[in-house]
Amino acid sequence: MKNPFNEFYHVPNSKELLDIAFKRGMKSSAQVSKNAPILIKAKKKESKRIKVSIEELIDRILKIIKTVPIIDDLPDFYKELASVLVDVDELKLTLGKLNGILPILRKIERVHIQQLNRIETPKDGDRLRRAAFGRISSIINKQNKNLEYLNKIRGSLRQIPSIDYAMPCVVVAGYPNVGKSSIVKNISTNKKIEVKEYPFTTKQLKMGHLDLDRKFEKIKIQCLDTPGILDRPMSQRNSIELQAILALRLISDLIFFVFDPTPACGYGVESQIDLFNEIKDNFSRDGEIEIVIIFNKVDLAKDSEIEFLKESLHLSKQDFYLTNALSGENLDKLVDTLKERYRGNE
Ligand SMILES: Nc1nc2c(ncn2[C@@H]2O[C@H](COP(=O)(O)OP(=O)(O)OP(=O)(O)O)[C@@H](O)[C@H]2O)c(=O)[nH]1
Ligand SMILES: [Mg+2]
Repeated sequence: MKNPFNEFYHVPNSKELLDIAFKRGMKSSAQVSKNAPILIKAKKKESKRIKVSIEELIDRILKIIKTVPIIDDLPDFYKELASVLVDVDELKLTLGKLNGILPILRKIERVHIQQLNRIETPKDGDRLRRAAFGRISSIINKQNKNLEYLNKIRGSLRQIPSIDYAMPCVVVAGYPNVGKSSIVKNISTNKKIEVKEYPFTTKQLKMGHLDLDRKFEKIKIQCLDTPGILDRPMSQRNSIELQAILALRLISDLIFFVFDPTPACGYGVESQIDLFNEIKDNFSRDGEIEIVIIFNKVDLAKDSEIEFLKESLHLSKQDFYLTNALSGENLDKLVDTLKERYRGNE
């Protein structure tokens, strides 16, 4: 399904909201006969201005509230990911606070329109409308922090990739800086994926797609790049690592586990092995989700480093892939594995 936060549109700040509302209010024209007394004209004109401004604000605020999906109603992946990325209680509270000003705005409208009915000179009408706008401004300005907060979290929620539950999804995971993004970028259609020489370059899940050409058909599969995960207790993992964990737990059909057998990534192989074992024990659903083991950076790796990793994992030669994500060496073999595996989907 499409990222449910795609419809979470830009949230205007208080100044923008007030500008729009007052501009519309001041442009409005009341229906009043040309020959009506000047005092009646003033009453109608100012009432209309207040009414239109407040209606505009209420409409816009309701629209903001409605475009934020109800997180509890979302599928598990989006629900849990949203809770990792934002404080869902604070979000609810913020929406509640915005909702809370709607009756206050309606009351300002009522009170000022009643007062307008009792004015004695057109000047009083102008004064009353200014007073109403002043009160409205002060209420909306008090919400600026909440409006800005919504806009801020919108930024991170909209970056969640859209997942097609009907399409197979390969989750590429491993320690930071081992070459996960380089692999996804190389084999998938997503060429915007960022690759850098430092760890935790990838801070959010990034989706790529692969079109696997088979004899008579094209098979499309998803390939998800994830942030690096450190070998440490779950409770100590940060929100960047937890996104990768969530993807492994909730949307993977197949896992590509990437090792860097060399010291280039900045982390020891022992820690990478411990992480691998954790993922195998917890996310392979008793072997139902297969883990493809990749030793990347073969161009840098010494034979002894490859041998050490192979022995530590009790693997034989055909149990892992040796790749160079920079040159693309052997990445075609990974793609062949996918073709082989998803033949059943033809
Ligand atoms: N020599 C060599 N360098 C590689 C290889 N694969 C990736 N790199 C380099 O390793 C660094 C990290 O690559 P990324 O693809 O960003 O690694 P990552 O695992 O996605 O890193 P994070 O997103 O930080 O977890 C970059 O400088 C890459 O150019 C490889 O096979 N050989
Ligand atoms: Mg990366």
